Amino acid sequence: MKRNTTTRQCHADKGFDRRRSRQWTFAHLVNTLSIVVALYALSTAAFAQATLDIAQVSAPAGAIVFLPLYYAAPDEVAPATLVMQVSSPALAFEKPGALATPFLAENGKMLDCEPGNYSVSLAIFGGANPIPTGTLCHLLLRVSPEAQPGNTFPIHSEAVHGADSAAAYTTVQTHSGAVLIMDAPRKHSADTSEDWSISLPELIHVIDLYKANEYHCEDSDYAPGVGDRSCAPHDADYSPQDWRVNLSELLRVIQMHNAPYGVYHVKQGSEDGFAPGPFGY
Ligand SMILES: [Ca+2]
Repeated sequence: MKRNTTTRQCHADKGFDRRRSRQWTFAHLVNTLSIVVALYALSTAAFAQATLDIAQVSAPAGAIVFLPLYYAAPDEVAPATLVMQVSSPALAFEKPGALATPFLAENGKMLDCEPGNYSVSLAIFGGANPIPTGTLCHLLLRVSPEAQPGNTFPIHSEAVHGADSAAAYTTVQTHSGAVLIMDAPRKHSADTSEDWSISLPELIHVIDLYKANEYHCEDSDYAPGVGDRSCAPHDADYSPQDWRVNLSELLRVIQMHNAPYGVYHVKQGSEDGFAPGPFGY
């Protein structure tokens, strides 16, 4: 009897210990899971923060540069409005300072900018919807003609403020961009004033070459009609290169004259080595 009681007690004690052990294991598991969840929340919060990136573009001295401003929306507390100042200590902003992408308008947002000499204030706003991930605008800057190849001019975004649809403050991480000055590439033969822009008089000169059906070298430039072919052919004469400017070749020069912001740039691999628009376009 006594032995049985002892055995029962012993069994009862063992059961109590097992329950305590199970309770302890369960509590331990809950604690561990809480820590894992908290760490995961912290890590996702760090990865999901809104970010603003300014691109890096290579351009020569004297060129106009088009610099994309890319935004990545966070998963939570996404800003509906962004206000920022972008500054460049060595590069002047061209008016209007920045241009909205079609993507921004498609998503119901607007851009307002106030350019200063070496900075531009930007506001992206409109509606309560979060600002979507994508290229919001392009900054428009002019590189000084005195810039030297190898120079790097940084562009910083400062004082970035975001507000969600309830006007609650949201933080935005920013990454600076830069313009890297490249060796001066050869400009288009039509651009006789060498300012990365094909003006109307420069275009009319190419139209004269087209109308004459043939052209030749003359005084380090080109003239309509038959003559000397000892110089390098005109850049407009590329498809085929035959000392004639045909209609499609003329249309290419007209395209660069009508280009966005009235400028062109060099582009390796393009049909004629050039392309309409600013560097970075
Ligand atoms: Ca030709």
